[in-house]
Amino acid sequence: RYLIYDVNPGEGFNLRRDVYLRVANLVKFLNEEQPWVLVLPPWGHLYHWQSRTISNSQIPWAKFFDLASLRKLIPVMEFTDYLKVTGKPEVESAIYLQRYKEGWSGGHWEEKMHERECLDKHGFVQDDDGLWRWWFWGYKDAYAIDFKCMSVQAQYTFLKPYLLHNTTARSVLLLRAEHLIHGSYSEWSPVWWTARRSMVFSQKLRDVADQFREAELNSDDVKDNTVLEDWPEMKRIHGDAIGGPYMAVHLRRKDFLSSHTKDVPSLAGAAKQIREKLKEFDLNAVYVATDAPKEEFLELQSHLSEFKVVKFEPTQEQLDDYKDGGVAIIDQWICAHARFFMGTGVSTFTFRIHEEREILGFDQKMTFNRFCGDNIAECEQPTKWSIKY
Ligand code: GFB
Repeated sequence: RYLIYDVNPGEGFNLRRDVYLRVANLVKFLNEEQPWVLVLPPWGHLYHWQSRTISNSQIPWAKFFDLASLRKLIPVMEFTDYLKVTGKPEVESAIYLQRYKEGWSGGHWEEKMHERECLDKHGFVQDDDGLWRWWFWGYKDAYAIDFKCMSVQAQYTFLKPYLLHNTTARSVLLLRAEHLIHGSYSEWSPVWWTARRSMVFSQKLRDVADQFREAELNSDDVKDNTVLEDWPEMKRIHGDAIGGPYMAVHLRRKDFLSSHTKDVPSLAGAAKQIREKLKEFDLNAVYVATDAPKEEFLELQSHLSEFKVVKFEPTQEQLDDYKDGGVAIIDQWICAHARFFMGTGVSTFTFRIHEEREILGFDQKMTFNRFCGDNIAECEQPTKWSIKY
């Protein structure tokens, strides 16, 4: 049987990666009783992928992630392969997950799900033949035979009995899968981390990032003690990884300048914080991952003229090939290998870098750091999200 899913269109790349972990674990638990394959929704049309000179739609997962690594957790296939294997652009059952209209009754949270009237604009339209049409990531022939809305308030495991016993559909599409939540931290953390470790970036993107580290930052895995092993075999202790002789920052700008004013410093303020850390750790190079326009990067560089300040800038050909998502991954991978890392508060882009560094085995004080807004001498530092095996 096949489980396909999709996420609220407004969500960014790195929250979507977290939703993948929930659905992947659901499929893992389904496979304890019945063979299920997770069908990967093509990437595309994300709000933040703003390069206008390239196509950012219908991108297969293999562009960004190593499918062989994902498959060491669960069976996965690309949506295009699903179309080929099943021979028709059909999904038997589409289920649109939604909240409960009445909210939490009496302030009491319990796991539940019920078929209910649809509350939101879902985009499904029934055609003259009774088939449900939806945009299906641009695969225009695709349709669902059945469509329903389901109010849900539950951890992802709650769907297991439903999918095993309450539907006979061979293929189920879960829309708005972000409604499914993880279990409690203490109980579910190793399960979460196991799935997270399987989410290895594609070899090609890692190679590009590694070449940049070597050429610009004098960083290589053997010297830095960051050699990657096959994920099921890899187990590091905090402090094992040394990292390259550079500091890396993730400086989130654009929409964060208005939505998280207190969390994002001015460029001069960022430069001041970077300088302090470069001095503290006796480093003279900083790698900058940022969504800032070029002028802002140049301004930051000018504030730090006594240091080497670099970022990965793709050629047009590279951008065509890697896409905005691939360039973001190259940034994350270079940040993951720095001796010291400082990110942006509340950004999921930063959180994914923290996790990568936990996997590589960095000392947590070299990872869980963030910029403070201007005029805030000591802001709350990120929670240490410790790896569990
Ligand atoms: O990944 P993401 O959800 O993280 O969205 P946040 C940020 C997107 O902006 C990334 C680009 O997926 C990239 O496309 N981006 C941000 C970057 N920083 C960098 C960078 O350093 N390098 C490159 N190459 N690209 C969420 C938003 O952003 O924050 C939500 O997606 C919402 O819509 C939430 O606004 C509060 O968690 O930073």
